[in-house]
Amino acid sequence: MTTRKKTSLLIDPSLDRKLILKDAEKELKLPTRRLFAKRALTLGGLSMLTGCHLTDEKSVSTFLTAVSRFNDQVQGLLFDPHKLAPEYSEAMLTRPFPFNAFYDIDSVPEVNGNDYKLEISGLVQDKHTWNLSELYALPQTSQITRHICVEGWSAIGHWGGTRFSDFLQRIGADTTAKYIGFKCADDYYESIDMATALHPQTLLTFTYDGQTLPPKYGYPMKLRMPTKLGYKNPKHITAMFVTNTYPGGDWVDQGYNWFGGS
Ligand SMILES: Nc1nc2c(c(=O)[nH]1)N[C@H]1C(S)=C(S)[C@@H](COP(=O)(O)O)O[C@H]1N2
Ligand SMILES: [Mo]
Repeated sequence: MTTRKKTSLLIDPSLDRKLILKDAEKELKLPTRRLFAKRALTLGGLSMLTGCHLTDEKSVSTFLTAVSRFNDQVQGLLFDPHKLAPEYSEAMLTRPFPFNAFYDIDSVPEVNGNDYKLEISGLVQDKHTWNLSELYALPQTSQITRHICVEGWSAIGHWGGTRFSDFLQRIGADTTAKYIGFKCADDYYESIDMATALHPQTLLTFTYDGQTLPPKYGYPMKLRMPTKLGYKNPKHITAMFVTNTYPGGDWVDQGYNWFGGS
């Protein structure tokens, strides 16, 4: 009689399960409070989903990549374009709001607002380059939302700017395209899915706490998405393009999960 192989048999007992799970969690970039993570983040469950045999370092890494891809798809499906992220009161603002980038605070790029240009390319009708006064003249709104960084901190901040969906409409973007890619003054790059780009809380922001966005928080412009993890929110944006070709992102290309939902 043949018996069904148990999931646990796929895993080499010499590998430290706790460590692999910790890695998987890092790879997934999901705060553990997430329902999906709570339900699915067991090693047996994950290896069953990916069909990977965890016998050495290489297979563990293949496994983690597969989990991340799977997770992108699931997050994309779970993403509800109408569900709003929580908003908070002014009294709940985190002061001081943390700075974070792939460099120290003394290396923050110095963008000169006078000759700043936002370049637009790809699947859009109006490819004219925007200067700051044109951007500041767009209809403005604001939000107090929580920014969640995968490094393990979160903070409530107050951003002001224009709805990204309105901006996309204004430039005649093809909103049936899959992605929007961003390039930044510090060479950071990111890309997001169209559903998130059109989400009502996705803002192209120019202010922080009622003041012009300071250099450390992304002067002159940061894309703010409370439905995404911190690293998906590009600061110092200098160019954007609408595309159907997957553009990747700074952290994603180093193994972080692309969807990056919060
Ligand atoms: N251009 C650029 N954007 C970026 C980053 C960066 O290094 N460069 N870091 C990301 C990460 S990981 C985080 S947590 C937030 C930090 O934003 P803050 O400095 O306003 O807190 O910016 C994101 N956007
Ligand atoms: Mo982050």
